Amino acid sequence: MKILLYNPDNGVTRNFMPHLWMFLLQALTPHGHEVVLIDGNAQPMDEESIAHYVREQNIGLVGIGAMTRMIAKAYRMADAVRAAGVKVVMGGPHVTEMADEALGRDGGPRHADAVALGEADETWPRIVEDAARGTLKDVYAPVDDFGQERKPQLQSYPEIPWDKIKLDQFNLLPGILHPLLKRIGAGWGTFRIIPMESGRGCPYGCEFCTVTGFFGDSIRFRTNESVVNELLLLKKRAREEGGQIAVFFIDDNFAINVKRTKSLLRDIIAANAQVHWVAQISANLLRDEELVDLIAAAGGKWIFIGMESIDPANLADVKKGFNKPGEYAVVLDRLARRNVFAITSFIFGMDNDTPGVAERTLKEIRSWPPGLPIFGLMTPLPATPLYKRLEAAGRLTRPKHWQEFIPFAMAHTPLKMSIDEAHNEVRIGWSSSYSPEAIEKAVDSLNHKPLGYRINILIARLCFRGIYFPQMGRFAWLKSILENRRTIFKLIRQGLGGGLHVAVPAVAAQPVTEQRH
Ligand code: B12
Ligand code: SF4
Repeated sequence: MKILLYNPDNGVTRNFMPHLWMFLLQALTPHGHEVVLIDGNAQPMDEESIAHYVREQNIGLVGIGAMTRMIAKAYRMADAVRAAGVKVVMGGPHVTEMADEALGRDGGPRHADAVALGEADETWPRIVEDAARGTLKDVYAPVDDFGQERKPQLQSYPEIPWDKIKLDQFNLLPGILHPLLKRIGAGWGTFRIIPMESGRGCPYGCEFCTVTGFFGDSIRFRTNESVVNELLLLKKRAREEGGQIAVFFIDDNFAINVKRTKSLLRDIIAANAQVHWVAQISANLLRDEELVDLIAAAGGKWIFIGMESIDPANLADVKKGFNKPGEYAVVLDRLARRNVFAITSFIFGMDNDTPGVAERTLKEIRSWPPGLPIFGLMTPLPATPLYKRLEAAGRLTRPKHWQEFIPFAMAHTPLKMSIDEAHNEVRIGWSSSYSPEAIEKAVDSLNHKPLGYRINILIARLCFRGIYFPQMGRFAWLKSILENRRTIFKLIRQGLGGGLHVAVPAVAAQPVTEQRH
């Protein structure tokens, strides 16, 4: 049977990092089936083209995975595939929480023939065999023979053949420049960001987050050896194609077990498996100097920190009181001293926020080493404790906000400001942090650092801008380059004067929004 795994585009930010679930399920597919992958963010498709594709390619089963914000598009694509006579199975965080919606059991239309609940590592082979036999069931749940939930152990993680997988869709550099860029330094013909997990689960249970409910509070890890081998495979691929690869460790809290993280980092260093990488780690775990030393030595370049708010009352409200705003500056300095920078994520529209929250937060941010601030709105994702609290209090203004997804729009009324005011605060956050003046200031403040780091910050800031400022088209890019020409020329002048050593701009172009970690 020929299987298509499809990830819908989010229609807003374009996302150039592959989605891990597709490659993982491909690696877990039983022998005898062919699997093709299409990521709508890199290869846009509409309903008509997917229906045409599945007919032309004689596809026997389509698997669709989606987060909440892409679910409306996912359903439209699923409808088109089913209308073409091909079975659809859906999985991922949204349908796990809203299976009845996908199966049309809530009074709405049916979009999926089957739904895979939760982690599908163990159910996927069964789904494929059932589909091939024509006996697909409605629901596949990860349970043992006694009906008890069973989380996949990651000790026997499949080998994802990154050295052989076709990744043409995911080169962040224009193909036309490939022959030229290949010759620069160790080679820049390709630049890919590859997702990798070293473990799953987070016990913290922040109120707005899906992770504790979805992956559970039992933390599971891959073996160090399997992570190191995957890194070595990617490194080899980059070398062979005269390009660069950076890794995004997608673990929700990469240092949740500090002892284990240190042992992994030591093994990476010992095996010389370092590539440049980004990982998500909560601020409280970055108190450990030795951990931060090892992060830097093992290739860590950017750490994503879910700061959420500088107001302890807000943090207590969302059960994230373990974040201590008073120590944010110390943590960021500790990272910056090792040339590791932070992607700092904030949520506006929290219950204790009042107008002016953006400016208050920006004032703090300006006193920190420059990084990549991100601003989102408090969003009640289905089945989270936040959703339940707001629903019970009658505060949801768009209870099914995913059915009419609007980027950067709230779905409930905050307590101390209006929805419009909250939207305005997010606008202020982005435009103040990513204006040409702010970018110039950030780059200048790094004058004591090697040129590569300043170029890194510039490229990363220009790409991150794309989360809020439209810059998908060529002209939008040109405009942004023109606006930032002073900073660009300054760096070029310094480069010509002192030799150019460019650091990999890890996670450039990572479109991340809203709350997390
Ligand atoms: C990496 C990541 C991203 C990347 C996404 C791009 C990418 N290329 O991967 C970035 C950083 C850009 C990102 C951004 C956002 N993310 Co995000 N992200 C993640 C993260 C950390 C890892 C995803 C992952 O690869 N997991 C590992 C794989 C193996 O798990 P999985 O995807 O769930 O797949 C398993 C099952 O779900 C299932 N499955 C999944 N799909 C399918 C399909 C089929 C057919 C089948 C059978 C099974 C199946 O099988 C897989 C194996 O078990 C998750 C949290 C998490 N730990 O999963 C959040 C998460 C998915 N993100 C989330 C959110 C909310 C966002 C944002 C909206 C805002 C935010 N909070 O950051 C933005 C929106 C981005 C956009 N552009 O639209 C939420 C989604 C919740 C929801 N209900 O939708 C999560 C769960 C985190 C959270 N805080 O709650 N994200
Ligand atoms: S926001 Fe981060 S720290 Fe909090 S529960 Fe989710 S994954 Fe864990």
